[in-house]
Amino acid sequence: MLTIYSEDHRKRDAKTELCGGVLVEPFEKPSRMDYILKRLNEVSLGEIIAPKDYGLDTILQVHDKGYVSFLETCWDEWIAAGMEGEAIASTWPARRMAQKCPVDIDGKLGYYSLAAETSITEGTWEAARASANVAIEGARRLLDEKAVFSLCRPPGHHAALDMYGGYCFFNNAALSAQTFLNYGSKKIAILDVDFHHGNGTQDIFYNRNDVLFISLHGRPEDEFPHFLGYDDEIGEDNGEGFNLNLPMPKGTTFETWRKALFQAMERITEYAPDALIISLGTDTFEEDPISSFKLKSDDFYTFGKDLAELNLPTQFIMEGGYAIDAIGINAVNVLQGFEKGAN
Ligand code: OKP
Ligand code: ZN
Repeated sequence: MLTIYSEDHRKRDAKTELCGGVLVEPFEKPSRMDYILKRLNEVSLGEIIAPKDYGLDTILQVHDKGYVSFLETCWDEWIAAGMEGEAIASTWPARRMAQKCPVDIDGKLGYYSLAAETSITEGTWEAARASANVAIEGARRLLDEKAVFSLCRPPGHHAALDMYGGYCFFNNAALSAQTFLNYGSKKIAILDVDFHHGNGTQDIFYNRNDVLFISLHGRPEDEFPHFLGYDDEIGEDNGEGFNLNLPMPKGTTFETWRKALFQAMERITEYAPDALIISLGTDTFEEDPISSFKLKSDDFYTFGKDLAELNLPTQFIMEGGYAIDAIGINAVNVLQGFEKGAN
């Protein structure tokens, strides 16, 4: 399988994450990619290529213009304001308050964020742009390949029309879906198997029927992002019936998770998309430090094999996964299972 990867992800190297009332070293860190690359090379999965730079056109089809320029200038504005640490939001346009973008950088951070754990740092913009390019390049390559792996970092599925958070800035899966549509596809399915609900992807396509969004995740009652991901969110207007959430309780094992997977696969078969995008998080792993499902390394292989049954052009897009000494095995197990199943 062809892998798309950019070294520029290293430009995102935040030193702080707000967690449990203290600043900790971020869970989402550059070395995650090293473990995946090491495993890709160990099993010789295939060629690894760098993306071209696709500029901002596709990004602006998916994200709000003001949001994109905020991301571009945020760090400079933060430094110009004389701040000491990394840029973290501390105040939000909450219930019954004005939904207007302020001028002050503290205000802007709150206006454009959905969570405070994610610091914006020097180089975040460049890394997020590179990650977007990795997704878009993958979609283009899928025109000639049966499957591709877009090794994206930073991840994307929490990034909404005009909000960052949950370690995400641009929604890579949405950019990829938009790229397929730009190239003439009529229907795209996105299956999000990261432990956390893909609130951003849901948000972007909520009123559209040209992209089916399905997410398997920890229940919003228990887990981040807390405020989206319930099973009664089915889509709106033209999008009604094209959003499917399958939330599951803490402690969910592969047996239960796989039933939800089969339900998702049935819906995808019925939809008959031109291509399938997998938002691939491996934080469903039993040893993940911030999640609560119980999948084992072998289960990721079985999952990949199951997916091949759909017999669709498939793009895997890397999302979360924080048990980093196992992230290589787990992610590549999915890809190897898929290749095994497809033959
Ligand atoms: C990003 B992705 C740790 C809480 C973490 C944010 C989780 C972001 C997950 N104290 N909250 O979906 O893997
Ligand atoms: Zn996650």
